[in-house]
Amino acid sequence: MQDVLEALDRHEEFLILGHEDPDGDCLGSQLALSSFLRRQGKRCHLISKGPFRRPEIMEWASEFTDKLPRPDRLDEGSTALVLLDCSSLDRTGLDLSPYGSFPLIVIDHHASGEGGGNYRYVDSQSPSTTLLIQDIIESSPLEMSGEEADFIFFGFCTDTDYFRHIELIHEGVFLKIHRLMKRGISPTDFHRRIYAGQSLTSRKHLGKILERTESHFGGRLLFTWELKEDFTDYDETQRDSNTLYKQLQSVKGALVVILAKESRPGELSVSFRSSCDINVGEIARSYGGGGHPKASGSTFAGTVDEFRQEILRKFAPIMETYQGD
Ligand SMILES: [Mn+2]
Repeated sequence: MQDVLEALDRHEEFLILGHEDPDGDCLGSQLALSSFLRRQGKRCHLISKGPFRRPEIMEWASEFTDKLPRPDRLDEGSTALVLLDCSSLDRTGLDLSPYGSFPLIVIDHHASGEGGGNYRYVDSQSPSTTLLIQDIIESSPLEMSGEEADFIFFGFCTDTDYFRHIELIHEGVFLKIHRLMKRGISPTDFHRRIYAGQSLTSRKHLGKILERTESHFGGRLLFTWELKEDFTDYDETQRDSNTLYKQLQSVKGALVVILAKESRPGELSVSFRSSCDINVGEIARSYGGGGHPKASGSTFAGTVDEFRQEILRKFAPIMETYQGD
């Protein structure tokens, strides 16, 4: 971390970048770091390609731009690029080739093989990138501001789904949260801020999709779907699939949850969730998609009935031989 601190210290102007389709951890890191640097009189450009489609981050969209400052207007000796919550400039979705002569600082918690950057603070054991920003701020004599604590905690909540995904490898995490609480953050208020504010229509929509869920292989596979016509009186951008998966994955005996959404007539966007060691990343890849062993997605050309037939055929041998509980 020391060389990152020195690089931040040495430069006066920063392009603060994150991945496209940003989440709370990405934006929280960008906002916390730029606040900390600006308090030292440094200049920061908050840059994001967007889209800002997650409801909990929309309030910050106006702080960001996808217009890059002209490279010839930037001073070569005192300007640096900072890339947060990813390790490769491709992930920004922006053309940064004209900025190749500026040093690149990478701060990230992903364990991918990408190793870009002149200065790196990458720790795959941190539950969020914002907690790495916390390390940076805490190693400075400048006290963390309440607003920075807020952004840091927000990113942590996003990436751990509010404390749900914390393991022993995330050592010291509760001490860090304790220090954020001393800066004024309230986990109770945050919970309300993140999870309240849903429309009644969105809850009714969830009810409808839950209602039609089918149980297959003795309840080990749950399957449901959303059609275009489900969105006539409900705005598609307000979908809350996370809550849907959470509800279905909490069903006793359910190992795999599958959601098919009609993206246009004759084409489905399908998502797989696994609560066991059945690798749904591989399943999605067999349809040309991708993802993680426990969460993945793909597209499928066909109707819901065709897709149902297809996945039941695909999962039959897997479910027959699966030995777990
Ligand atoms: Mn993250």
